[in-house]
Amino acid sequence: MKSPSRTINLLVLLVAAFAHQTMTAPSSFEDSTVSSSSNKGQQALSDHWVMKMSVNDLETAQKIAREHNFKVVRRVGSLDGYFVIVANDEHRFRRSSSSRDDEKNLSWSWSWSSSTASNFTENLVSNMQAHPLIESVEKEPLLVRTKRDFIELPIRSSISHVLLNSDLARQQRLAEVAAMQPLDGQLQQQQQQSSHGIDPFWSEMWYLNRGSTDPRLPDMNVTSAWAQGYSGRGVSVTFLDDGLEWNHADLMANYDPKASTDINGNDDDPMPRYDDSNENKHGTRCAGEVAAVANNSVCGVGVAFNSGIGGIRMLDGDVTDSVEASSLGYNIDHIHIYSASWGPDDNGEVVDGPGPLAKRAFYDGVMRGRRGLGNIFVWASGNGGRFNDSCSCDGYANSIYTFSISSTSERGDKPWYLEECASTLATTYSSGDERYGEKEIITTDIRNKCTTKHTGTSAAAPIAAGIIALALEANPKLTWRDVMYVIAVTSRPDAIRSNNYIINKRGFKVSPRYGFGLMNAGGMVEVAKTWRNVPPMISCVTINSQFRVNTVHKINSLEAVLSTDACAGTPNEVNFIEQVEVIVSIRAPVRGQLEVFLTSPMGTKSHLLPKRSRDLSADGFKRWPFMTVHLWGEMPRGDWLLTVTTPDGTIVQVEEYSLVIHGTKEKPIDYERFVKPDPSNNFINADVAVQTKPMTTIASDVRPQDENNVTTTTTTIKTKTNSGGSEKLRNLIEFLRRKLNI
Ligand SMILES: [Ca+2]
Ligand SMILES: [Ca+2]
Ligand SMILES: [Ca+2]
Ligand SMILES: [Ca+2]
Repeated sequence: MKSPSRTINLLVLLVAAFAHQTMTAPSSFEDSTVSSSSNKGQQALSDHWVMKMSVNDLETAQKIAREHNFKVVRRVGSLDGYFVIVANDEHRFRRSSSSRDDEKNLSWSWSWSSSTASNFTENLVSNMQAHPLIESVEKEPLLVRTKRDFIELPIRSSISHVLLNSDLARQQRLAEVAAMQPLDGQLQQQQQQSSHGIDPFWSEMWYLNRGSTDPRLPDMNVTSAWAQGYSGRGVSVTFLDDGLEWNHADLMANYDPKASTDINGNDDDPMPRYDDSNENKHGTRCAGEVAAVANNSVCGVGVAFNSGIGGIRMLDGDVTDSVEASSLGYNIDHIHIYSASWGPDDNGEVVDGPGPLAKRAFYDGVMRGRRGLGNIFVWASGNGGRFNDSCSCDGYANSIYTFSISSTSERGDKPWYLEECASTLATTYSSGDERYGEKEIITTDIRNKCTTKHTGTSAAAPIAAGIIALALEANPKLTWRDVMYVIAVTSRPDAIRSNNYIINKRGFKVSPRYGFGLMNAGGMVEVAKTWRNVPPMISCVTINSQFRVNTVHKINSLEAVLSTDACAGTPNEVNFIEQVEVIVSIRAPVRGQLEVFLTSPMGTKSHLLPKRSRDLSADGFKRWPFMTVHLWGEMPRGDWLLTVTTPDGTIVQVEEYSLVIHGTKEKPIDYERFVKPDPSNNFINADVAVQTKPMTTIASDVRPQDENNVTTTTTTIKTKTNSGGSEKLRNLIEFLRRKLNI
């Protein structure tokens, strides 16, 4: 009875999907989610190409490339069959993406016009594409990616670097530390327990030690994890950044060459390129926060001071999708944690995220990395606060595969650079407001120095990486999702005051500023030790089968409801939410004026997108996935209300609205032990299904299998409605498949 109207609805939706494809002119559906920025058509191109082969064999790739006058630069990380290639002639005549290393070659002037060179190369490529083993050869666009710290004024910078080589400075620091120890028995005891007494900057590392000097001041309980015997031993952390000064006196003992490579220079050594402005200090600063050596009389101490650290040098040159994927997928069985403190520009104007290869790399990492337990990708949530930027428009922070980390200041305030979004997982300390004398982060600096001036979310994410390293030492069997759960149940919202916490119906207190709250290293290792693995993650997709989503217009807002059974009755039935993605297409004359909320069937309202005053784009959102962790633990069955608020009189249209609910069918076994119900909320009801009529659902089973530490993926996609064999519906499902990377 219902099927004729359902079919019509589906067809109309497919027209919409097709309209999007032609409107944005991407080469595939997938591309339309990559970026909603308007200047895609004008993007500059790299001189590198990505070659996809049907076989995964380096020698064959080299042979085919050679036959067509190309050469293979590298594999694309862990991705089977993908190779980066460059034309031999082009390489000779044009500046390569990694040529900041050989700046002197750049004085060479072009004698061959670039258009001649590129026509020549295009011909070579079309010949190559005809080869039976080649699936595609595509030139790579250049991406804009920025480091998430700040440009320091030269005068500040010069006083911020204390020369450790100066005996005077060191003696002075040692004298200061010695002077304060007898005054505080508790601190002295702590230092003896953890043996960090003689690192000259230890006494100033407020974010690690102040809880033990004054219990009224919260810290991240790192000393408690140390006291339990954990220091990151056996855990390998790498930094996707501008290089690593691995021979630094406070880093070298922990340097792990297997966690290191140089994508920019195309060699194994991630040593940074030095210049007068010390532009490439970022990676070395981030690394010291995790693994500065303890008790060696140099600089400070890292959060996981016995972990192995590596550097993947990839920010000091042209950044492309394959550069990112090669970095994210480097040595995935050896490296446990990847820390990245960069992303799309934080100017508050762009909506941008990982390209298709980087998305695959994230997926490959969580599914196959760490021998099937999944790599941990820690991400800085962004520094665009002063521009009213939101990390909900940053596809890296927003990805379900990243641990997106926010910051709070020494006083527990919202720093001026903080970006709000519902995908932020948790928070660590970082720099604050200098007017109140709030202190910054102490770490290693390039040229064998130490700095007290590391700032922004760039400084917050590595602290999180260090804390996760402590938890992985406590329990090396934790999967990537187990680590997310352990963070969710141990982080402390009450340690950071904020007026925008909500309590969801599982009893989790969450905020778009701080996620689950301040990370708690002592709590994490305690819980990690006995944590039992959560069930496999399953994902259920609900698509709205109408061209124009049924919206109800209210004053200054419009609302749309999507009902779902959350794939009930299939193996993909989700009963316990982890992360939820809402994929929307919205037309609006000024994108930055929109605000988006999602209310779960249990009634929790998650703020998906705040206003962004600088974003004047008329492009709207095209299949952009907004992600929220605020509904963690709730039951997903029922009506999901999307609310889009707009200024009075503005015409806004919601054209697509789909839900991707990630979670588990069975209740995670340790919920009862570690989640404390809030008496003011009906926590118990979180397990009760809210039954309503289902819309079109696609069950997506993403399950690591096997006993031999080898992970394979089985995928079943079912549609509940009869698609009638429509090619276009298959395209839409294919888009959603790719969205899920399955
Ligand atoms: Ca190098
Ligand atoms: Ca040290
Ligand atoms: Ca941002
Ligand atoms: Ca994330």
